[in-house]
Amino acid sequence: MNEKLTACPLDCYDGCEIIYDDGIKAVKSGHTQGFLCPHMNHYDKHARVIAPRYKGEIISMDEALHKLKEMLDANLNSETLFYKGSGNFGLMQDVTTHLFASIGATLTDGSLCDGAGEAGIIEGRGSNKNMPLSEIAKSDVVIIWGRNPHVTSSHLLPLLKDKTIIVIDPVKTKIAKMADLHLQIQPHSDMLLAMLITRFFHINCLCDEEYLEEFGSEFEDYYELTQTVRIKAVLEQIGVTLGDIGKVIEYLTNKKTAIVVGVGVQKYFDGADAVRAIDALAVALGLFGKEGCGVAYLGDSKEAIDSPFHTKAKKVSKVNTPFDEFKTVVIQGANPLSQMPDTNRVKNSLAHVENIVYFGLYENETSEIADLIIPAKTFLAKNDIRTSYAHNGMMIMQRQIEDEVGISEYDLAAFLAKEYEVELPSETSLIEHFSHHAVTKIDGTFQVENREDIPYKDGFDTDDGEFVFLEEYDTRNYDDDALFLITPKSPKSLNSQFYREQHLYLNASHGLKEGSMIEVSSEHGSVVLPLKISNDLRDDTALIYSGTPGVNKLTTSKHSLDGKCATFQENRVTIRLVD
Ligand SMILES: Nc1nc2c(c(=O)[nH]1)N[C@H]1C(S)=C(S)[C@@H](COP(=O)(O)OP(=O)(O)OC[C@H]3O[C@@H](n4cnc5c(=O)[nH]c(N)nc54)[C@H](O)[C@@H]3O)O[C@H]1N2
Ligand SMILES: Nc1nc2c(c(=O)[nH]1)N[C@H]1C(S)=C(S)[C@@H](COP(=O)(O)OP(=O)(O)OC[C@H]3O[C@@H](n4cnc5c(=O)[nH]c(N)nc54)[C@H](O)[C@@H]3O)O[C@H]1N2
Ligand code: SF4
Ligand SMILES: [Mo]
Repeated sequence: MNEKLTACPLDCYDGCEIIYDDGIKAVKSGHTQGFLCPHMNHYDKHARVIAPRYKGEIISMDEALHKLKEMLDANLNSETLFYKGSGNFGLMQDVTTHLFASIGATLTDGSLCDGAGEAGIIEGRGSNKNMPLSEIAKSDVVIIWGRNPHVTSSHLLPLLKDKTIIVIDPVKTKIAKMADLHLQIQPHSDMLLAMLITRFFHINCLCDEEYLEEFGSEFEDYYELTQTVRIKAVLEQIGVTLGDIGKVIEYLTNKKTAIVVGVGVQKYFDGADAVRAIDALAVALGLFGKEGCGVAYLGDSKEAIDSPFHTKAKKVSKVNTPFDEFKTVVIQGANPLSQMPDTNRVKNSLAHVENIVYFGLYENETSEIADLIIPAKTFLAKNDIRTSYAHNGMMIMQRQIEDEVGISEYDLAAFLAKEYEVELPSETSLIEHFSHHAVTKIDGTFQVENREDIPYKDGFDTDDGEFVFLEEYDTRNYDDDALFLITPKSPKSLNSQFYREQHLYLNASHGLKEGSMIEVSSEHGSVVLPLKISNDLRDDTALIYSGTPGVNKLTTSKHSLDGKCATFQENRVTIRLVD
């Protein structure tokens, strides 16, 4: 293998391969096609944590490691919490999880990301097997549903050329402006919309009856459920016309269709139901198990890969984590004081912790309050391997540079393994363990073995092989004049890494001037931000990008009903001009 080959470590659909040749460059082959994205193009420009610190004083790495050991020794192992985020997507990031689980520390479960949608998918299909990029390439029609490809999955764009594009998003995103049809729906209305579209397909006898008989025989009951959605009132409420639905039907009928779903649809209490209703539409149209058809959400990036790591441990929620129940909290690859919901709660809870350890690359809200700061090595200075949640490739990440700064996750785990006499295989053997789960295909690509490009060909992974439809649902009445808060991803940052956004976005209908300071409030807290006007938004929607300092003072740490997931868009907000 070319020893200059590595891969972007970031938590991103695309999982791009990289050639390091005196700088970060994209490979010409595969979906990357010679292009990366702003994060990788400017990766070297971001100031990093250079030296370890304890209570503000710079110390050596050796002292930092011993300080960590001292902290861990000062309390019972069960009083230590290891909190890992998704700052780096390499599989070796979990070597520290292995270590902490082995010494009896507590870990986290649940999701800040795609967990609600994933739960909905698993309820319906019995597993979360994804439609990979290579299959999307073969479709005629693509529905981009709550995903913003220009920002979060730009390597999808070349595949969309010459296809019919339908976008379902409360924001007039760049892809919405280019689409054949954009449904600029009210936020949090995807489940109702999916149910209505399914109902109209059935009314027009355009469902795939043969397929339903085999893999969705409970469809008639589901159809009855869709009949409880009041057509006129709901369409009016969510901002869709009968004409729009007619167009959707016209575009989709007898076409190879890919439904590309993002996390936007599921940042709610009932996020699982929205994704499950979208899946049900795909089932009604017989889109599973066929070339160029299916639903592409965030697949399980670890599908068909056995973990070599020990992860059995007591677990607390990653969403409403009771930090105050622990004496030592070790935070790796995460910025919980910005990215967890209800950051006022997080701050208060962390204030009770004796020892906060931050193991990361950049200074941020969390490093600011940490007692011990241990700089990590960047992906360029360590060995790793990764997979993706949008394609089936496996990318070996070979060390490219020597760097004095920081310590790798493996070396930190190795230090603790020695101190606590925990068995730890060599770094090479762990990476080999992962790489043995992939094979080189005829086209030269290295792909995870035992993953299908077209999953569910022989039915679903449920008990009887059939799709399990939604049986009930919740609706919400919005009778106040509060606004929906949506918090999508920014082109400039990767969550709280890199260039972070600072603004609140509203459309011009509120009569507020660009640049004025606006206090945004929810039942959990408030934040004051300067205003930018964007007429790509609806009147009823306020937008603050993920990674904006303070955005999560507004959000709730209540879990989604299914999937133990954060619900970043559940709270509604009010705005007030600050004079
Ligand atoms: N540049 C950049 N890329 C990233 C990231 C980043 O921070 N920056 N983060 C990475 C991570 S961690 C993830 S999980 C992925 C997520 O990437 P995406 O799945 O694209 O997620 P979002 O940007 O949160 O939301 C996508 C779209 O959903 C829309 N939306 C919001 N609410 C609703 C709704 O109720 N219904 C519908 N239909 N649409 C809605 C938003 O307007 C937005 O256009 O991106 C990854 N890639
Ligand atoms: N309001 C709102 N909140 C959100 C979201 C949203 O859409 N809206 N999105 C949610 C989602 S989808 C996600 S995935 C989470 C992400 O939230 P986090 O997991 O907290 O991710 P980041 O903000 O990217 O911060 C990651 C940190 O990892 C560190 N890091 C990077 N690389 C490495 C490494 O190699 N080793 C180590 N040790 N550290 C490293 C960096 O210092 C960085 O500060 O945020 C969630 N929060
Ligand atoms: S598109 Fe995603 S995977 Fe590719 S370089 Fe950018 S952040 Fe990394
Ligand atoms: Mo995420």
